[in-house]
Amino acid sequence: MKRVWWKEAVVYQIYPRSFMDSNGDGVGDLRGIISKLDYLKELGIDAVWLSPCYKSPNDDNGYDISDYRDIMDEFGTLDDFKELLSGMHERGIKLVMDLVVNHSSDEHKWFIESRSSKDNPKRDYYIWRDGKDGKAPNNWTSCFGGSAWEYDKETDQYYLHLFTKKQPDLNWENETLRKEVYDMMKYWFDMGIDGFRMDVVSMYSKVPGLPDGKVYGSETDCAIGAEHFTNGPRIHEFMKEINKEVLSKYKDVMTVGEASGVTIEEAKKYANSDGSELSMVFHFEHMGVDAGEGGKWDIKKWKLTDLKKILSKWETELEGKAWNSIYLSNHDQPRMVSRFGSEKFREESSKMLFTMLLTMQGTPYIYQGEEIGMTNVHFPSIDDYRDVEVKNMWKEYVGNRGYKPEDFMKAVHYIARDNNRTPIQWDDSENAGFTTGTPWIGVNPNYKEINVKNALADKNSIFYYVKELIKLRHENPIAVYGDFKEYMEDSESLYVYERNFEGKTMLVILNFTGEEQNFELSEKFKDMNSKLYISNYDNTDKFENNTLRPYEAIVYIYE
Ligand code: TEU
Ligand code: CA
Repeated sequence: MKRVWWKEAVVYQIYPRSFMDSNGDGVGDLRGIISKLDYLKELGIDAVWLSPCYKSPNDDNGYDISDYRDIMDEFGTLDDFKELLSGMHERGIKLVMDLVVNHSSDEHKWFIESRSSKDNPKRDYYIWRDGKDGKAPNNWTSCFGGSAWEYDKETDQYYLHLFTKKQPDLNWENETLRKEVYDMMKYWFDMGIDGFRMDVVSMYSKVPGLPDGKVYGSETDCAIGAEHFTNGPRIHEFMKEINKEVLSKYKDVMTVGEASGVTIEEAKKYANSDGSELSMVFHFEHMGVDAGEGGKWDIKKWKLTDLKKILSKWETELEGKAWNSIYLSNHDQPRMVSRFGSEKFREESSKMLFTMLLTMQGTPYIYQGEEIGMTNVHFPSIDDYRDVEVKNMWKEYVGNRGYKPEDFMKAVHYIARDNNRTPIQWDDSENAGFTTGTPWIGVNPNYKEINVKNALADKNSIFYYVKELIKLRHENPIAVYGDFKEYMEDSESLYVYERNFEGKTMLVILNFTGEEQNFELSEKFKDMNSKLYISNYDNTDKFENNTLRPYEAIVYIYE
């Protein structure tokens, strides 16, 4: 397997709006990030994925871009960006920007021109169609609810938007548009950035003719039409073109495609080891373990066997063929400890989850705040929420479908994206030290206990455990390149797997429950020479008695 930096790297995601506010307007910004670079250096991460910081009217917090070559007013200036980039590079941290080109903002000059008349040269940069019998051109729905089409009376046609109506889809069939995108990518690479995380990359190519989507028995979200706009017919041609026209012109850059709906077969193409497309993709399979038949907002209790089956399958099937990425949360998901661990055993279970994240094959991604074990927030009212998705879904479920507000609120507290967007808790001062003004979204009330200052003052904190895991991963190529073999697949309590590399074996034992669990090493391991790699409890005495404590994680290396 070819060794490259982005396979060995640990990536940290920054959601700028919620990271650190430098000027008291309540909104995180680039100078705020600059002021915390030493913190990131201390953690030891190799690269930062920065969520969008381009000019944007913020209908979807920067995922609706009105100028791809400039910085959002609230976040600062291009000069601030350059200072941030060099500040990272001075500390040996690479910078991966977000590339949001499935759609732009409706306030982008391309769209303003495009919508102005049917014969405008930029008309075809977006997807315009006539209505059908006074209705939308087809039955596709937006990922944020409702029809994916918006009628524009200016020219009496509809435009496609797979997200909000302020996020019109760009038309990737148009060669001039593609060329504009490639030029823009080069603009940032020439400035010195190290890669791109590519937003909804799997949706660039749509089936010609835009046929109606299959309607399922129950109501699902982000589903109607998905088979016609996910991994579409020209997607790999587009990926290869991006690679040839842009990526191959720069040395050692990385790309990670956000690919909802990607299958293993598809991922093998996107992230092929031959390097002809992207470095890796984010698959979504494990993010669906707690989605019921009605989709994301219809929550069911997840089962460890389901989670393990998905993660293990991706480990073994991509092995040697394509590179994987490992994550349990990001700005679109709730807090990993609240979802996959336990708030009651916050420290233990956070450390256990990190042990998994950093001992699998694939590049690990840490979302901001996870390193101090931040938890979901339980705002009392829908008015406390800011995300366009949850607001739309509230209208859809409570307004249109007649759900009881308290029932929908339960789902919000569990799965809403704003759970992960509350400000980083830096200390126990007012607003958790995030801002001297009024934060754009409420601070989680648990900030007096859970904050960076406390974490840095406690040598047993989650922060230092993660730091140690990162250091160990850097020192032990087995953690990066080792193959993957699972044991005890049927256990609903334990995740046990080994990795093998250059004659060494790493054994990872994770207790996913809040109870003690019985565990006995097989003879094979008893006979081998072992060394403790890491453990989230002080000593492993109890394990000697074949007992794992709540959320205990132990990793051994055998030679
Ligand atoms: O997300 C796209 C996506 O497929 C989902 O993560 C989606 O946001 C989620 O399932 C809704 O529940 C990307 C960005 O990461 C997200 O923040 C943006 O809102 C979206 O694209 C549109 O740009
Ligand atoms: Ca600010």
